[in-house]
Amino acid sequence: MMSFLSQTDPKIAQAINNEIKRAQQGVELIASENFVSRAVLEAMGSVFTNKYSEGYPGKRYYSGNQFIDIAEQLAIDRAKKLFGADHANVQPHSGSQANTAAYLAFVKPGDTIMGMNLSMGGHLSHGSPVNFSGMLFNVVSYGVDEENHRIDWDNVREVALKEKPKLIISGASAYPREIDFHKFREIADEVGAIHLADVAHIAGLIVAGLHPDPIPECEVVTTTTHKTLRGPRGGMILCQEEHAKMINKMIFPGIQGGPLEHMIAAKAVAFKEALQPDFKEYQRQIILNAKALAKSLIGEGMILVSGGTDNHLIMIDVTEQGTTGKLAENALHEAGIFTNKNMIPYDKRTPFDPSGIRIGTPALTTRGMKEPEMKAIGELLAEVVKKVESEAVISKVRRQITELCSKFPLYEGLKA
Ligand code: DSN
Repeated sequence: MMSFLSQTDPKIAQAINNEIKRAQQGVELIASENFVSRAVLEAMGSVFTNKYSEGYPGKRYYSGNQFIDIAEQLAIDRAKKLFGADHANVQPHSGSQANTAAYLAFVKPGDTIMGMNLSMGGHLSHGSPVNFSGMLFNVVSYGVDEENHRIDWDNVREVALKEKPKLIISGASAYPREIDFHKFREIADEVGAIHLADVAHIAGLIVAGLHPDPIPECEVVTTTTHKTLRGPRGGMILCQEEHAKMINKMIFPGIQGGPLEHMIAAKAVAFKEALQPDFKEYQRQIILNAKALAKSLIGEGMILVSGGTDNHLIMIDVTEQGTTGKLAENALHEAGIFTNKNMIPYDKRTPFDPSGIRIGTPALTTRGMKEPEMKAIGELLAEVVKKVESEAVISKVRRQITELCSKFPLYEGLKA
């Protein structure tokens, strides 16, 4: 696999091999992660990385882009088809870059924007004070209901009417329930705001028709391409035709220079995969798996934010088990179960050691795991969280996880 790399840089080759082994032998429950196909990996490792291609297909600032243009145009056309969007810009290097350009296309520094509070499930780039979004804009935020942990629509409307934001951001990175984009549209219309949906987490569910569609409800939609969408690490912006020029200008020359064309080619490959009928089945199984995992955890006495899940993601309040998010994440990691600590709504703890952990099923579903495995993993996860200090429990679970993982080979033929 890595004959050149092993010779020229054995330390890096070794680190990559160890990462393959880590991924193969553990249970990847980080909700924002996934495993791309070998075809996507190949496109990412291609000679397209060598080329400068500032501009867009057919209109570049460097010569020699005739083959790059083919790949980028395919990525654009496939993205438009996948989402049913007028326009796609596939150049953002990440979700944050996509959000930066999309915000600046519609609002100016100092303007008021509104997003979901980070501690309630929103994303850093939706207005956190430590992020560019919080530094550049006047941010007002909405949250979820204290009892049922669903978006608090009275709060959304009240804040919007009072603060008159120019831009309302819907979308989240730690919200286990469906998002009603139409309600956001209505509130945006009431106050004359632009509606931007950041669908990074749920993009795959949306294109499979398993989550309400943001495209008809928004001027602009941003996403990453590597979560449920199962493409390479990167971002993308979708918008109505009338905003296409402005969005393109804001990505380049606005906030980026040369696009990463090897990643864009890989996005095109992933979009082709997502256009196949079996991608819908995959997304359906992600949700079935999340529901089965939630059921198993509830059966073990775990407390879930909002009581369950509608999508790929589950938030667990681990304080009920007498532990913390940080301790649970560490103990689970030792046991080969990969999760991330996370704030939960109305958390009394800090982001460095919050009350919750966040888990999700996109990666395990890619490995072929189904409901029976989710039941077993829920039981093992709960066992560790209940006994984070017990090395005996951690070692026992680690052995069971290794055994389970050996039945679901990852990247078959790619030996670590
Ligand atoms: N860091 C990503 C996540 O884990 O949800 C969002 O950018």
